[in-house]
Amino acid sequence: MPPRCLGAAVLFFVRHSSEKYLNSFPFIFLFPGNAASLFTPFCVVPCLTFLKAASKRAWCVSNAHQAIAILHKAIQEAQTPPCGPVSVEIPIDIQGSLIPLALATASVTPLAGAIGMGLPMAIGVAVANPQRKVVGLVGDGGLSLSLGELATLAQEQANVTLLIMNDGGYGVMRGIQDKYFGGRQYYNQLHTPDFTQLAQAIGLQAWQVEHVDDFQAVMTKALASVGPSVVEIRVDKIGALRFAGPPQKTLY
Ligand SMILES: Cc1ncc(C[n+]2csc(CCOP(=O)(O)OP(=O)(O)O)c2C)c(N)n1
Ligand SMILES: [Mg+2]
Repeated sequence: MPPRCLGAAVLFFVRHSSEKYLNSFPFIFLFPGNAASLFTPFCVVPCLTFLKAASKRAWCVSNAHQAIAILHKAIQEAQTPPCGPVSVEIPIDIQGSLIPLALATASVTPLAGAIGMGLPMAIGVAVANPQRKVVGLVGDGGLSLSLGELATLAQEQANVTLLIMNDGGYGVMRGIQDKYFGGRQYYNQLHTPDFTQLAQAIGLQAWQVEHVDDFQAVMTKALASVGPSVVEIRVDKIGALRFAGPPQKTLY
């Protein structure tokens, strides 16, 4: 009980005394709540109601399996401007339970959505999980930012199959410019190397796929091999881009 009262007071203090300052950086408030076993469909959870009023967003972890996903969302939300405090209520009994961390390594992506991290992250995940096969999914544009890491992949013999979606440019940007800027295309065509030849020159086994029908056989071979491999998909040869769009309905 005492930590909870102290926490509430601290949150209100920082919220009201320095709101402007607080909104300028990510702030996550972890709140020790009532035992989840006490929650019922008929009972309002007072802490969460209070946290929602005092924060930009608030969640309550109602079972241990949700914990990682909720913390992940909270970190993302805290870093999205305008920042503001976000709160996560972690009931006292869940704090004492085992949290299945395997979920956290099933899919690894950069939180801020930066391109260029795919290959270095895939190598890092593989080095940290030598018992697992890692599939790295990158675009030709993103990979171009960290192309030298292909040599690291070969040097470390990391157990990674790197899947390169090569459409010869910034496909997402092409889609955005088509959809929101009347089809004006600027700076989206990239000079990209033949990634398959480049990977082979570095000493990696690599295959190129130009037809959907060939994908399964090549991927099966790549996944079956222990150690690094590269599969380059020539997206431009497979068909026209169907742009799904950014998550928001209207961005611009
Ligand atoms: C460091 C960084 N620079 C720029 C961007 C903006 N950006 C988002 S997607 C994208 C294009 C990525 O191209 P590619 O990796 O080839 O993937 P594609 O969209 O073609 O599938 C760019 C430039 C970003 N997210 N991060
Ligand atoms: Mg691309």
